[in-house]
Amino acid sequence: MRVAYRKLAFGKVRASKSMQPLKNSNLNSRPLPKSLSCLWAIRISAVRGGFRLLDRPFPSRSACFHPILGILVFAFLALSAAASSTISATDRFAHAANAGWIDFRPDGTHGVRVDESFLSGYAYAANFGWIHFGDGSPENGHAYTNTSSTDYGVNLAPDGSLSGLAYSANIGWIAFEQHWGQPRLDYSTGRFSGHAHAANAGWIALDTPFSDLVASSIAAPADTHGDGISDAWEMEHFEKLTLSSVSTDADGDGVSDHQEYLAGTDPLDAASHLRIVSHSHDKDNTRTSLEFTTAPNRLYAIQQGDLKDKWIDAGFGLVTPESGTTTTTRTFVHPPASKLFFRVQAWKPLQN
Ligand SMILES: [Ca+2]
Ligand SMILES: [Ca+2]
Ligand SMILES: [Ca+2]
Repeated sequence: MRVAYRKLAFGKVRASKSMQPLKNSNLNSRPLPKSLSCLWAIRISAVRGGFRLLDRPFPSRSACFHPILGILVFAFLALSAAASSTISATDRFAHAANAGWIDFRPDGTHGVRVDESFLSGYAYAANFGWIHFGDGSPENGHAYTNTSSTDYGVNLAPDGSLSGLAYSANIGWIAFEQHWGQPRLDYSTGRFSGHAHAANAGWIALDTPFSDLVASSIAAPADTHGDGISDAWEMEHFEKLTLSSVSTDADGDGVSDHQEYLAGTDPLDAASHLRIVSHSHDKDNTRTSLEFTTAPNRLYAIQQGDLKDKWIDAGFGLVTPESGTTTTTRTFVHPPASKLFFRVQAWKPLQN
């Protein structure tokens, strides 16, 4: 499959023709892995029916990128059925200086999918083929451990940071880490930023002056029991799918586990729940400040009312939480009032 790219006049990058899903015949003709150069313990070679280890000098450790790679053996890349991509149909490219453009939505079926706590699916680069971001089924139910060839992928943390490993049969492991590359997803815009790194392809920029890589949505999470709480969140906090529901309150803070999920708070910490921490106003009752608890992976609507009519937006739209702190403050001016009521709602970002 050959795909050429051209730069449009305004600097964006588009595929010059649409790419088709990879068929089995394409799989069989894919180049075999050249090496896993960052697995400094082994080098592999294709033999009939599988792989064998070669007794050759290993790649130098200095060429490797991250120690975590050393504990992985190898993963054979075989495209599997995938859920629909959540990457924007127009803003979908990353760029490797040594290998060219990487399409995160080569088609709707095999593109990268962003879930609430991990990525999955495939990106495609004309110069080195398919890149696997994970199978969408972390063994612990919420995050890839990246400690075995059957449980690897890229995780998404509540603060938007991306970590873990993607894999390409032709260039090996691609490291997402926060020490050098600091790859991230901005929950308020869906934009990716920062870099990933492959020993055989160098740095991969998730945004460039000529292109954006954007998640147009975060996928609706799996919810086996239909209780409105994502399976991944239940597994992360309770290690089972049967302990939390709309009527349970594990930490007894008066906020149900279902509400804690929606607000992104800790269901096992009674000090963690959505609330207005403090408020103040001037002597004329025309200027009010509200401080409320925030989670980094939620957006917030501040609404005002008088308990008689419906609640209306206080004028801020959806508020992005302040970074590096657990509360956010907004101050606004309003007509003099003897009595006003405010409330704060948490919204899951990039989801309807
Ligand atoms: Ca559930
Ligand atoms: Ca609770
Ligand atoms: Ca709590």
